[in-house]
Amino acid sequence: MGLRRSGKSSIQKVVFHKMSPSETLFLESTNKICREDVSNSSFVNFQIWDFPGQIDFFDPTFDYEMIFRGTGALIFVIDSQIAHKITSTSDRAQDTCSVTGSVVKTAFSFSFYLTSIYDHSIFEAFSKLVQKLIPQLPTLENLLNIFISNSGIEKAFLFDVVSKIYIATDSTPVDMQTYELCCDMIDVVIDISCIYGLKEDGAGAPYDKESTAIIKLNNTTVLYLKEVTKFLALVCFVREESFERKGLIDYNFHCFRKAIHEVFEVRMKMVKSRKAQSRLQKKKGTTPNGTPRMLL
Ligand SMILES: Nc1nc2c(ncn2[C@@H]2O[C@H](COP(=O)(O)OP(=O)(O)OP(=O)(O)O)[C@@H](O)[C@H]2O)c(=O)[nH]1
Ligand SMILES: [Mg+2]
Repeated sequence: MGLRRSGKSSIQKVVFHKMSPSETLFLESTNKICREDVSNSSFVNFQIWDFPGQIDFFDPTFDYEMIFRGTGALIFVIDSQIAHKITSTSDRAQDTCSVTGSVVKTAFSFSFYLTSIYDHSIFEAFSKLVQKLIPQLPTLENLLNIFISNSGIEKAFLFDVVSKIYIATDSTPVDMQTYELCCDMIDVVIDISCIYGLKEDGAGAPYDKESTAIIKLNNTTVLYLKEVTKFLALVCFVREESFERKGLIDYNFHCFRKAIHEVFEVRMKMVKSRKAQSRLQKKKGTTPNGTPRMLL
């Protein structure tokens, strides 16, 4: 959500459709709520609703109960040119938002990110946002911590390949340069596979079980990418001397990958059993809280 021309659709296109930032200059203004399901191509299993800027929330026909029911996160986009007119520095903008958050006394968490579609800051912000919506985050972080400490790895990210959002990382601090290098590595792998890896009729997948890449940097560090699931990749930073024990890293990766699959199998089972339960309740004519459903 946000005012007209604040950059809502541009963010969606750049993050989830690989649109280049300069192409967003030609985007037309959104005139109705656009819903998009990103779960087919990405680990990120939700719908994104892009609102038109001129929407009137106080219009009696605006069905906010229907619209906001089941919302995981609300992203409010503010054009920094407007924000700069109000506050001269990003710190003060942050203060303003924190104060607003405490005045509103919301029951949900409130975060502020200074982003641009012209660099990786928008992907970083989305990574942090998506992480808040993943219930398995502590487990994933734990697994990454165990994996890196037993393999002599400096830093590891678990990436959603399509959007380049990192859904988890180990507990060492993230620096922007490291994150940008990982994003570039994913781009290299996917772009080369798309151009030279697919068959002439377009058959095949640019990313599959065989996907892996090693890039040696000139600062005695190695970048190592491996497929984890259909949508996820592990990208790590390893010192050259630690990479000599690649056999150990690969064995630990094998255990890590297995654990990740188990974590998500549990989730799939839970989703399936919830669906079966709600089908049963519908059949019985009761709502989930036990109240009989109104027969129309
Ligand atoms: N410099 C800069 N320009 C941006 C950024 N994000 C979006 N823009 C530009 O802002 C303009 C408006 O972008 P839109 O994404 O169409 O804005 P919107 O919020 O969807 O607008 P409505 O659909 O009318 O509500 C475009 O020309 C984008 O190129 C950014 O991070 N930096
Ligand atoms: Mg728009």
